[in-house]
Amino acid sequence: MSYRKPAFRHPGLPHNALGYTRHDYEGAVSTLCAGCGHDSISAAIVQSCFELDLPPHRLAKLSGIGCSSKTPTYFLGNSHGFNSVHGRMPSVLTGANLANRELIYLGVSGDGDSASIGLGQFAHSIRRGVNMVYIVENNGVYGLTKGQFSATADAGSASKKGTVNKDEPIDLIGLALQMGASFVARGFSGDKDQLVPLIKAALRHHGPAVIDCLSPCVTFNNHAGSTKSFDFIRDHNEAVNRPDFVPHKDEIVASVPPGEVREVVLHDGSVVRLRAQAEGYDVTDRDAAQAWLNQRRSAGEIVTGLIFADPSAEDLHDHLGTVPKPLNRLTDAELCPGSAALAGLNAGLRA
Ligand SMILES: Cc1ncc(C[n+]2csc(CCOP(=O)(O)OP(=O)(O)O)c2C)c(N)n1
Ligand code: SF4
Ligand SMILES: [Mg+2]
Repeated sequence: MSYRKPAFRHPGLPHNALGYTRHDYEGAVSTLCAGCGHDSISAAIVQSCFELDLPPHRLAKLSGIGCSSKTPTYFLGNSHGFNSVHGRMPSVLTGANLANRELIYLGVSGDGDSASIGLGQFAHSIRRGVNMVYIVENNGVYGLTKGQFSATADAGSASKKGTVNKDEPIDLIGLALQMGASFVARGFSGDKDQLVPLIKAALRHHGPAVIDCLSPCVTFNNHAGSTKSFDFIRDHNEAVNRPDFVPHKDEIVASVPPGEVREVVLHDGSVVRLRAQAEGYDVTDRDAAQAWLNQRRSAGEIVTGLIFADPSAEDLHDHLGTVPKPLNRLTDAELCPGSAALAGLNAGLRA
């Protein structure tokens, strides 16, 4: 069951360039536990899409199963949506994207959905280069089924009842880097100032953009002994940079002393300005990013921020050479170009 918000809104609410208010990017009232990190991520998605002036009908949100995967009901109520099967969001998103590349695809998943049952789907959608924003709302547990350890739970961390996890965690950021993701970031639901620019940049990125967003489960994994609690993440958060997103249409006005800010120009001309926190960190060096993650993890830190970006990356459509038009708009003549075209194709295969 979902609850609708009252339609009345204060007439003085700010409007974006499309004439929409933030309300036009919201969804139904959340039924998650009060204080759940996932609700903060939903709010960050709403803010990002509102500020980017995205037409809601141009967005498609897809998810699997879990508290995290329920959240698309609570944002972008005027967008396309598909709540798929546990761990299968990436293949449904891939199919939708291949059929219609004109939409902006936003995949929302959980650590159970992506690192356990859906690990293969997570990996393959990235290595194929699907143009999408893939947000994992990572709380280290299966929240929806009452708090079992997930595959991202750290070895040595304890459950609410005191059981200690002995298994090694899967680092989704490390895996995304290895699989070739062209935009890789880690955010924290408790740091909206960092998260919103990351989501905006990911929405403007061309290629697979993965955001591993730490998102504490206040009901089952927010106690002492957990490494995914609000307190633990705040104490161990090591931001590699502080991102600031400047859309293509906006003139860059602020002048920043050289050396303090690194600029990454995205495919569409938008700019991500990174206020470096870690000296000498190169956000465009995949191997260095991986080495940095390993090094900081050994030091007990959780690296957040924009970890890697390749603004010139290609996507699945570029690899396959597909037609730009959505498949349902292809005409009969385009679908059946005639026997001469078929003969040419066959001749090419014989050569
Ligand atoms: C095929 C299948 N197996 C198991 C389940 C039970 N199940 C539902 S949600 C879930 C895990 C959700 O964890 P996560 O993706 O981390 O989401 P969270 O609730 O923590 O946000 C499981 C195992 C299911 N729905 N379908
Ligand atoms: S059980 Fe945990 S993840 Fe699920 S809604 Fe409650 S706090 Fe959020
Ligand atoms: Mg989870």
